[in-house]
Amino acid sequence: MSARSLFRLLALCSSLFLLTACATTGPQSSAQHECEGAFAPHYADSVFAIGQDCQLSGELVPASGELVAGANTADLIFHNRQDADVPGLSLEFAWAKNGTRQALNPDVQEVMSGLYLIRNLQLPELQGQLIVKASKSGVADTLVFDLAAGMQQGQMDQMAHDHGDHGHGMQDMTPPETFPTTVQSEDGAFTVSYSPVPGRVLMNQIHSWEITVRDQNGDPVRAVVTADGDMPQHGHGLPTRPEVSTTEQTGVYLVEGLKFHMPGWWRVILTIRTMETHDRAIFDFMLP
Ligand SMILES: [Cu+2]
Repeated sequence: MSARSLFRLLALCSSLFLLTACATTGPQSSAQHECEGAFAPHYADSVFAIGQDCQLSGELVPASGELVAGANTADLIFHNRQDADVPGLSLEFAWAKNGTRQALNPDVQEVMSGLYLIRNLQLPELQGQLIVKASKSGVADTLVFDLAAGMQQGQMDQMAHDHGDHGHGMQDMTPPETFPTTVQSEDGAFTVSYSPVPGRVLMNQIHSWEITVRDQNGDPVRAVVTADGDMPQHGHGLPTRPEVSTTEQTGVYLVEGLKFHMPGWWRVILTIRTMETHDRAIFDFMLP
């Protein structure tokens, strides 16, 4: 086991511990307790919650590696007690802290069976709870995600980056020295390349990138890909919501609607999901 996955595991354990600790002191203690052992997280870098009615578990996987105060993009993955995916859910979101509650209206798109892409999830702050009501015919449950536990995990990830990992630290405020157009995904599942359709990355003009995803054997990968991005030193995201579509060629995807509206260090973050795995590829580049 690599140092990084060990740290991730530790981070996961600590967030689970916090979640459990909170659950036993919180109002949902009895329900949480009842089915605690019935569910387990599938993703190492997720914030995990078990529904109050023990029907569903949910995992929140932030696209940028950790939740932030303000707008977030994240995957939300549901499983039922049989550990099956749960497609077709209607989702309602709220943020709560100390008895105050505020409805949230993120964009929700089910991109794979039971995997929902949540965009523009506006968290007022990183304390408190994200409450998700999930329902469809025969299913209704409420999941309470402890955001402080998620934050704790982010700090652990940061620690892993600082001490045990020479990879791409999500919060590093210095740009990398090189800007490759081919990278390994974070967990090493995929080799991912990009090629701007106009021949170079343009400033202030909406344009497209072609993306190629290959597995460790060099074979093209059929996946569901979504794109996000930001300027790490500025703390803001992309001015547009790029869409990713498949092409006639297996393993080749088109990202449309990319726009970079100022010079400096940008990142485009691709989330790549197959039925077997889930990984992220990050392209850094500098606009002069
Ligand atoms: Cu900027």
